[in-house]
Amino acid sequence: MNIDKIIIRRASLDLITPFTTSFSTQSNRDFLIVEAHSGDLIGYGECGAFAFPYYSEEYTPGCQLVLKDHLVPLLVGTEVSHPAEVRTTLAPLKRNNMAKAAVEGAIWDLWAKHEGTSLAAAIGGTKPSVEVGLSVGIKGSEYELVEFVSQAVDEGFARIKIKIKPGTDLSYLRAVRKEHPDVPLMADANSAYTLDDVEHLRLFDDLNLMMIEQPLAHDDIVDHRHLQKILRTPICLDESIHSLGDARKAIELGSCRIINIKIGRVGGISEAKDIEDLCRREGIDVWCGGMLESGIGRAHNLAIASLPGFTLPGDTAPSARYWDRDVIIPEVTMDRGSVQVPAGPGIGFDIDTEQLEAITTDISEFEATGQ
Ligand code: OSB
Ligand code: MG
Repeated sequence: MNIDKIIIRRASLDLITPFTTSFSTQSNRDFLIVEAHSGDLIGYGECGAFAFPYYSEEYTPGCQLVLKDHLVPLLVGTEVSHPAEVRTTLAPLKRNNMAKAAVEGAIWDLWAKHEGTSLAAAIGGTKPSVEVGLSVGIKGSEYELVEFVSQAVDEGFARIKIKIKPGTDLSYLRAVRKEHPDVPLMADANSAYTLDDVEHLRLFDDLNLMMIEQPLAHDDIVDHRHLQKILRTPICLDESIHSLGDARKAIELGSCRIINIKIGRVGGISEAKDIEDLCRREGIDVWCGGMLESGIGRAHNLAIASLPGFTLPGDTAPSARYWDRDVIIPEVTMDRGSVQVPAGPGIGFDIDTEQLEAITTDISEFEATGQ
């Protein structure tokens, strides 16, 4: 399969509900879509980076530049017989995982379409549908949070994740627990605490949480080990895991009992699959996180979440929770807490090309020199 052409689109989509984490409030997504072309076939990938480097060091304009100057030139015009080769081709470039994953994902989709198989089947997915939860941003009051969560519970989400930070944590979680004693509940701190907060974090053990996600520093696995020894609540690592090696070290140290895999954070589907495989062998639960993706990233998330090691509900909520109009047809929808994994070729959704054009703010095309 020859990679004839690669297109990088920068796009802008407004979120229906502003999303607040311990590090920012986002009301818009400024993100990249990568198209990989071979003959008449087009594969689509999405870059999960945000417009600012507050979740990790990557951010949209930086990813755009590294794709254009370094990643795309290594791939355009080349022959790819299997998408696993892409990780090897891009390996000499350090990190830049979200930029790498965007183009690697486009080539996975292209290859699955070329083979006439679904992306999920192409990567070894086995589940026809996956359970999904909702990630709920920090709200202005306990009352507002409980109202919001109650609606989500009524909609049937398989679990509720609540963003927390110091000052907006215990009382908020307790209020939700009181109203919903049995709902599968977890909290995501996005690195808002330190080991100085151990006594405070211990109080979370009474809330019967499925897990607490990334309580400590974004680049730590050692302090998380200390914390996990003290807490009964399982720790899940998100920001700290960028590779199979990171996952192996975190598991060996006992820094977490659960891992959130995001394709972008780990540099692509090949690495995500390897982490899933390791966790399955080690008995570590895994779920698929989200980066407030458009339907293209959402479709990739559904494909990896269909792997057998993804044992817990992920963050791939329905499109309508995020966007007035998504870029895929049909949009992602949920039935009783589950989303179907599409069986059609590649990502299994058509692209709403009219909407994709409408949200595109910048476009650049790359063809092999000499073509
Ligand atoms: O840590 O998973 C996270 C959103 C923005 C930044 C970081 C995170 C999140 C989410 C949202 O939890 C997941 C989603 O709904 O896509
Ligand atoms: Mg997280």
